[in-house]
Amino acid sequence: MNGVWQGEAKINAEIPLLISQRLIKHCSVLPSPTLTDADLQTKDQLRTIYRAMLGGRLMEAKLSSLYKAGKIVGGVYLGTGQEAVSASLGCSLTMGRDVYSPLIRDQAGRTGFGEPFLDCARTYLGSAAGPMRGRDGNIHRGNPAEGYLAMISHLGTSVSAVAGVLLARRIKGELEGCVGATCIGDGGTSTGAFHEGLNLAAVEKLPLVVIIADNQFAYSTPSDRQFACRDLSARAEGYGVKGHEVDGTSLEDCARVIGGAVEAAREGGGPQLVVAKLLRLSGHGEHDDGSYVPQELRQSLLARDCVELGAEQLIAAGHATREEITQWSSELRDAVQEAVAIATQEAAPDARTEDWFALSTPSMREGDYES
Ligand SMILES: Cc1ncc(C[n+]2csc(CCOP(=O)(O)OP(=O)(O)O)c2C)c(N)n1
Ligand SMILES: [Mg+2]
Repeated sequence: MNGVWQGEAKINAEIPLLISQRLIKHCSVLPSPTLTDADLQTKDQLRTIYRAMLGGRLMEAKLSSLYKAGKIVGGVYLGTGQEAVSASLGCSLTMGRDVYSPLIRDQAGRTGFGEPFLDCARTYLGSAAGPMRGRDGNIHRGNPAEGYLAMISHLGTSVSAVAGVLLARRIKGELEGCVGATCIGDGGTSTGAFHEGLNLAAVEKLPLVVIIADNQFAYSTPSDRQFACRDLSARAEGYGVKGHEVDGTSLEDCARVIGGAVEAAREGGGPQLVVAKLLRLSGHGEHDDGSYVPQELRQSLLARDCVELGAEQLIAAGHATREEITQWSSELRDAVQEAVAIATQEAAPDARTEDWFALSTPSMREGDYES
């Protein structure tokens, strides 16, 4: 764990460079292509995560073009560059057993968690057949009965919401073997809800995993205007939880560190805070060109594309061939196209006949609590 950063603002300007130097050391060694038995499980896991990353990237590319064609109601926020982090978390969780609350840049995590592309396409295109019946913002989709929480826009509240679900399960005697997880941005960590949720989880020793995708910006606010400690992982100590740091551009590292944090929480290790370092490779949303991101940051190791790097890692380790990756890409692209083609044909909800009661009542809510 790092200590508290005591430097001045001018020193904070060096942070991206320091991070880059750490990442060079971190990422230059690829694993040996000779597989042992233990490596086979890793191989499977990395292939699964990579396919979720690719699926998320391709789905989002389609959403971006639909947005530019004026076909989407509302904004589109991409997770470009964050797929290794997101998919490593989604693939470590099991729908129906665990609790997952994804955020705006978590399409890859949703795919890894098992959300069909069709649910995604239907929500973005406002189809009444979608999981939110075409009534809600495109990222506010989920199925709480399966532990899949619909995103809450108020940053930080997902930490409290997941902690609350875990606490409720404990009270009902249903927590055994479960993990609850969410992802948040660097900016979101400045909210009261983040603090309250993590503190409660720490005191209650809940199996909560919080991933901070430190992508260097909150809208256009750089990290050194967001927090004054050297690294957000230093905060774990203050909360009394286990802290981890990971190179968010590396599939191998994310799979190991994020997968390890989920297992540690599942095995009774209490809350885990993982800080992933990366750069947002898109604008805040598709309406933003991100022109405020300095050139040196765009050229740093933080800006490596995790999907490209992940392919290199899989190939170098002998876990996949270039041909297989091309094949996955083509299959996933077809699956995205098919989902969008179906959703495009479907009608929006009819305001005259729609039941406007909140969707968070009986059919959608977590568990089957009697009020
Ligand atoms: C409590 C709260 N304050 C402000 C906002 C408006 N807002 C939406 S996204 C965003 C920036 C978030 O930055 P960060 O947490 O770093 O996530 P990133 O967009 O970089 O993934 C802000 C300020 C909000 N949704 N919730
Ligand atoms: Mg951010």
